[in-house]
Amino acid sequence: MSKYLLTALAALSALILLPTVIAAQNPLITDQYTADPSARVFNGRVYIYPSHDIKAQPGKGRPGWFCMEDYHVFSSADMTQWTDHGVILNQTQVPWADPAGYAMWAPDCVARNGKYYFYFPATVKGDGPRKGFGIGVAVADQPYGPFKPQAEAIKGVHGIDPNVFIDKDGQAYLYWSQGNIYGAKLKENMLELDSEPKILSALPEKGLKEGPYLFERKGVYYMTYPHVENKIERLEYATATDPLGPFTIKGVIMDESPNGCWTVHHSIILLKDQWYLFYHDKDLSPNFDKNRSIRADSLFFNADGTIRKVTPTLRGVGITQASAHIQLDRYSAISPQGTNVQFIDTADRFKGWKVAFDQKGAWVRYNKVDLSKTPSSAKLTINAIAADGAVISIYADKPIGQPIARVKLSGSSNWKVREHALTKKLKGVHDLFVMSDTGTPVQIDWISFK
Ligand code: FUB
Repeated sequence: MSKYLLTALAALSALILLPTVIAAQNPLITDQYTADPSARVFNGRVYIYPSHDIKAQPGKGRPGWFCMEDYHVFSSADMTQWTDHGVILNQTQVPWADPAGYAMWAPDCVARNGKYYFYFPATVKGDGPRKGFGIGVAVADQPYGPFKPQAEAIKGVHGIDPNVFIDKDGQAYLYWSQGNIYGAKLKENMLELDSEPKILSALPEKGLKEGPYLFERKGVYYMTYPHVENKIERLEYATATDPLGPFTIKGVIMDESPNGCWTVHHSIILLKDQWYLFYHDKDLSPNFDKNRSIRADSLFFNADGTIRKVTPTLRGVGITQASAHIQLDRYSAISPQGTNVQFIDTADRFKGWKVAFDQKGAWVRYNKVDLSKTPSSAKLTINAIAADGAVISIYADKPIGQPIARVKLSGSSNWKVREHALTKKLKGVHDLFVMSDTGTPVQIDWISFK
């Protein structure tokens, strides 16, 4: 299906309020900018509550700065197909917020007693003593809303980046940042503080820290946070035996963005015995790091409870169904020569990326493709631009032996979807290798088995 048809279908489904489903690796969402992902598991499904970066327009937001007017929520059962549930809150719906603040920054959401509590910062309306950022709560019966904002922001809280943690004994805590990282108990109603805000010690004293995210594992409380140790943010963590500290600095979860994105707001979840780190970079906006994109990678602990440093990947997480568009440009590994990943259209980066091959033997590996449901009549479908004589082979697991398919692509200077017979039928989950047999130039958008 062409990208234009997909876009038209997405627009149509938004009009009739159907959720839009997006298949993606990293970044997870490719049809809009998303940042500050707060991921949560509700009823076995992963929900992500990100910020929604947009481009400032004349009279709408500050040019060259963060600009956000609303929030979407996304959910997934497999972390490869994401459903966009649409807008769950707009700045104009919040009674206490400046309706033209465009400062709906990093949110969070937690479940308690069958209700979903969505915490969000926004600039406070008017010129009163509370001007600046407040943090509000909107409540819903479902994780995707509709959310109803409270009339007032939470009293005693001034700052951004709310994060809520509910301990095993039922006590809830609110964390936020405002130069320092603060924490306080929340009342049972989840709407009011139940203790004086406390500056958490002993986190780094120098360099901006923000975006607190606390989780518990094996009785240890992990406070994780972006921190500017050098020039831009990196993800660090500290641990404690009490949710309000004092904390001991432990180390770095993820180094500074190799692309130079200044911020790296994150969250961490456990799903079916695997930990995941959600964060953002500027994949779809390489020249402006206030239009960000959310990502996910697996996270692992050492036996002593320390966190192994995460290296960001393009492949991301999850098992890709063979019938989906397998985006080879989101590879797990790539040959150092003869391959090149570029945007399909730099005038519309939401069209995504392509991988080009121009050397014999150049290859791309894409891990974990599930061929279990592939019917025996399935064909290999390829969306490609190719010069006459281009031949590619697709192997399972190792680029040796008989390939799943060896195809001679018909020449075309425009994107063309082609179907080819498979030479070998496979079931189960496999890593795919796609290799250029001739070195004749070929660009691939996606492949699929249908
Ligand atoms: O998204 C706006 C701000 O950038 C967030 O609140 C911070 O955590 C940083 O990611």
